[in-house]
Amino acid sequence: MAHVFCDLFCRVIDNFGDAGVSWRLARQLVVEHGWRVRLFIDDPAPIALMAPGQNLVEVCRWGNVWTGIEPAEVVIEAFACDLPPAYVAAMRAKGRPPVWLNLEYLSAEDWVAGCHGLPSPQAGLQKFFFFPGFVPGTGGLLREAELAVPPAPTFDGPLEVSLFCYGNPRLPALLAAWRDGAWPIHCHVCAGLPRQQVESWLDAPFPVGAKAQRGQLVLKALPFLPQADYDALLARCQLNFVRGEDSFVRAQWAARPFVWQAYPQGEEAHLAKLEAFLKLYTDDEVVRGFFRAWNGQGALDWLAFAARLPELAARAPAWAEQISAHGDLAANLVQFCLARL
Ligand code: TRH
Repeated sequence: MAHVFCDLFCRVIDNFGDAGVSWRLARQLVVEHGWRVRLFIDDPAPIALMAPGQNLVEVCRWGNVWTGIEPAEVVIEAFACDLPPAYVAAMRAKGRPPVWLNLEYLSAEDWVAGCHGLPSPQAGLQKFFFFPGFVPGTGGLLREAELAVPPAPTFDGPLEVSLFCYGNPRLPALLAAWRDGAWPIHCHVCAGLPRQQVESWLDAPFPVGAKAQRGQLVLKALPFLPQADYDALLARCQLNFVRGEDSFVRAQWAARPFVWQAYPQGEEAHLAKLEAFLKLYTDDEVVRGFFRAWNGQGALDWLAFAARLPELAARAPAWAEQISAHGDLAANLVQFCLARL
């Protein structure tokens, strides 16, 4: 069925991940599957930053008035963002109820495959849980068809690193290790929390566009980049520090060594997510230890981790291949919906 009409709903809780994931999915549904997508978002500003001038997706501000808005054939609720009751009532009133999905957060935990695709009755409607994931039986990961694996990096010159993290108590120790090490490091510091923390560490102004050098470490303060430029940065660097959900996935498509800071959650739920990922990703205790330390568990051993970089780079393409073998999220979602339309 061509030209499926889809409404995607997103609330920006914090940061950029909610908007980043929703935008990527919306774009891909349009470009690769010919769907017509309206993206209802309570704060459209991040979309304008990530995709300046885009005209592929109709971006609508999630307001208070829903009268006269006819629900689409497929309704995607990103991250359980709770649809407006008036919109749900309109869904119920349709002769043929829409296919309604809740797109969940990404986790490598074992229970995910068991919950992916399950229906949840909603007074006359059905909502399905759609879980991204790394393994067969999940919805897969967002990955554009046009993506090519970039050539493997070499490690002879200065190490190009990108830094995107949350508030991270281990960052000062890492910057000091880079400053005092034998290896020249060029660190591309992303906008927001990374830049602010580096500024505190420097104890000097570090505005967007600034460059600073301390020992072997050269730091560059980036502006917030359009998403495609951020992806390109990941592919240019030899090591990427990423966080949350979307940059974490992109680092894996960039097929370079990476270090992940999980989105910090109450009751340390993010540590279970970290362990679930590490269990799939590697049995190398040095790499596991570095990821754990970057997430607040134990001390960072930069030199031990740095020695693993060539090996991590060598196996990165096979890892990307493994986690994309069961299809990309947008294609899996399209298939799931078409079977129910
Ligand atoms: O911004 P995040 O911390 O988002 C988080 C996570 O999604 C988390 O799981 C969720 O619970 C929380 O939001 C609410 O990190 P993430 O997921 O990597 O998203 C960042 C997005 O911003 C991603 O799409 C890449 C994009 N980006 C740019 O477009 N330009 C940039 O310069 C940078 C640094 C990021």
